[in-house]
Amino acid sequence: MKNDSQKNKKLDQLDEHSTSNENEKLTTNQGIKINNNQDSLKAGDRGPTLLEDFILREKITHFDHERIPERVVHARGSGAHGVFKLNKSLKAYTKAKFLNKIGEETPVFVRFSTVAGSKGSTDLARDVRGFSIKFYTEEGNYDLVGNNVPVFFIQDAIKFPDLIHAVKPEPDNEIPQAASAHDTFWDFISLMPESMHMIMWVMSDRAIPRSLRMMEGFGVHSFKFINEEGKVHFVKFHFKPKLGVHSVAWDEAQRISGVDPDFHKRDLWEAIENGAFPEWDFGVQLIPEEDEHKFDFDLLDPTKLIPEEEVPVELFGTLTLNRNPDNFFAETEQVAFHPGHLVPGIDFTNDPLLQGRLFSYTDTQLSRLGSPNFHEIPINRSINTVHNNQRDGHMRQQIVKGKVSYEPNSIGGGCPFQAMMSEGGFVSQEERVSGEKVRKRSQSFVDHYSQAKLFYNSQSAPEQTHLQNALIFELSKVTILEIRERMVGQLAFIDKTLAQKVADKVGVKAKKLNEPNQSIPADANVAELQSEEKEPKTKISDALSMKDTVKDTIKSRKIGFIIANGTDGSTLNDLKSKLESEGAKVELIAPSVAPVKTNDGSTLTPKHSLTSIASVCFDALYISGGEKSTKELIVPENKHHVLQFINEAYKHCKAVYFGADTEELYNNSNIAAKKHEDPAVVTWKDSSSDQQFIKAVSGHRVWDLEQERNA
Ligand code: HDD
Repeated sequence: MKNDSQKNKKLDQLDEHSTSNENEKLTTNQGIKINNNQDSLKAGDRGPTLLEDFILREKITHFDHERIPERVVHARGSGAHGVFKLNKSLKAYTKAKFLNKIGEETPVFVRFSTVAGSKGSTDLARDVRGFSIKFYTEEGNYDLVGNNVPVFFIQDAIKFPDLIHAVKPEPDNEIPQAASAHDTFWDFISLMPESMHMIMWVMSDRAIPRSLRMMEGFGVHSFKFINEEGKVHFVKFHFKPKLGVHSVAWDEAQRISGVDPDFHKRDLWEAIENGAFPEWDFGVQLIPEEDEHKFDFDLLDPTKLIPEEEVPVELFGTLTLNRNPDNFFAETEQVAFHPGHLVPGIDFTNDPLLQGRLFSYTDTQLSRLGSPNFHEIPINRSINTVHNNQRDGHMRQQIVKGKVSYEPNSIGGGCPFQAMMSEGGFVSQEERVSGEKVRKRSQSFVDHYSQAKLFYNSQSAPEQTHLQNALIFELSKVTILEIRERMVGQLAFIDKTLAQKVADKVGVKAKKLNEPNQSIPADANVAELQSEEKEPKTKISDALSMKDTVKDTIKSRKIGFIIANGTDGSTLNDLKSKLESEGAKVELIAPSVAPVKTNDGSTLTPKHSLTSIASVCFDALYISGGEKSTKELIVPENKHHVLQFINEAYKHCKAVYFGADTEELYNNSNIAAKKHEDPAVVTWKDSSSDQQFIKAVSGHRVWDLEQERNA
């Protein structure tokens, strides 16, 4: 059932295509009621099955064709419905109607994804996340097909198949799945200096988000806004999560991949089911057309961002996800995005990566969804009705009346008519274009290190350490020494200390691309794309670090309570209420999932057992107090598991809270060896312990104490 906040034109339209089997009789696809769904039709009860069994044949045939090709990239995804609300008008910049009227609400469908892995791969791969939004506007569908990283690996779409072939599992043995830590990826990257800025992002903690709800979204390319008067602004799109940008530790990510490979999908689903609707502020960076060349980089170069210090992000709207799909395949799998789905008031730029994408997306739907009529699949339908002379094709749904399927015509009264600009007809921005026909890169694109430096220098010390360790992890898996040497050579252009640290751990010395004695074929021309080291105009951008992100809420944080028989029920309930009143979610973990009796005789039903889940699935831990329960938790059968929970949470820089009478567990854990104050370790000794715990949870992790906690 939809509640009022979930009603909108798109959901009403989807309702027309939805069905429920509740209280219905089983039928064939032809609507014939089925009397026996257990046995096929046979010649004698031990005889062969008859070809005439149309019920069997239909069922098996349909089953045989259930799968469609997965997306060639971004195969693994999670989707949700929602609404985009405009809080401040953008009318001065764009005539796009959904961005004009304050308070206007536009239905959306959003799909998040990882890039490299297959449909069934882990959510916690170190990877870029896709962030695609389909806006069902009154003027037709507008798609923003972005990522959680504001730049890209390559500058020209012609390199995209090479990039993807390099990162995907190697073609001879199909290894590794959903991982960039292998020879072919780093071979390609080490020969592509233009990817260095993106590599900094992908090796940073941004590539292992805590939640899809806690990551930023970017349109990546510069697009154009055009207002009623024809005035043009370049625009970059941003989505900033209200819960802040948070990540997990790499060690944690690897553990989660085993314990709960659907971690992000589950987290998104549960948050929406629980009414903790994910929200993002929508912002834009606006650059008047005449200022196009005022930057120390080219606005058309997708490996560059515009530092927020140079052009601030202005907030105009809110994106809220408030409803889970009813059917994964029908909605999340069949949704088809395309950066070329535009509405009047928004236009492309000549970014060569974007230009190539404009071809690729429709083309891929033809093989993935199998027909040029993919726009008629309910999730893809525009809420503005579709009228044109395109006809037929596989699986056509629309029944267009009349004789006419051409234009101009007189028989059909000239319909459907072209729309004038004043009637909302799409008119591409008129732009003077002239030039030689060349297959060439603009000289203004040849700066590959300045923004990689900007990103690296803007990271806090723990973030820099994580980035170094990510590179060390990945390059250690590269078996060809020369690739490691070339990569370290590239890193030296970004930061000498970073390069040295990585070099020391991966056992090589830096080698430059144009150094002799490398097995790069002379005619590979890769060195031509090498750029000189260059300093960025903006030296540090705080917006690029996650250090100062939102840290004042525990909303939707998942807190594990470890309990056993005899636990202090009233203290537990008191803390649980406090946490839940601030929006956190508490889940009980006990030695088994059998009911637990508290010290006051009431019963608690644990959701998990100590062996069915791990601390990596929680943001924080509370070890519930009670002498008797501590005794049960410390018996040999449980001790190892409880301590693993505590020690892992501690190692991953999470808040851990020990209730009264849990001293024995505390003393047996690694925490007992801590030498300094640690605000995220809370015990029965602390005076306002509940408040201290809540503060620590809202701080996400004490990354600054990571070294000490792991000593
Ligand atoms: Fe792409 C899917 C984002 C460059 C070709 N891309 C796809 C999706 C996202 C992006 C989020 C998943 C859409 C969904 O959820 O269904 N892609 C990007 C971004 C890029 C980018 C932010 C650079 C700024 N992509 C890019 C290039 C090409 C493609 C240069 C080809 C020339 N992308 C595709 C594709 C996909 C796709 C093959 C696979 C499935 C699909 O389109 O629908 O066409």
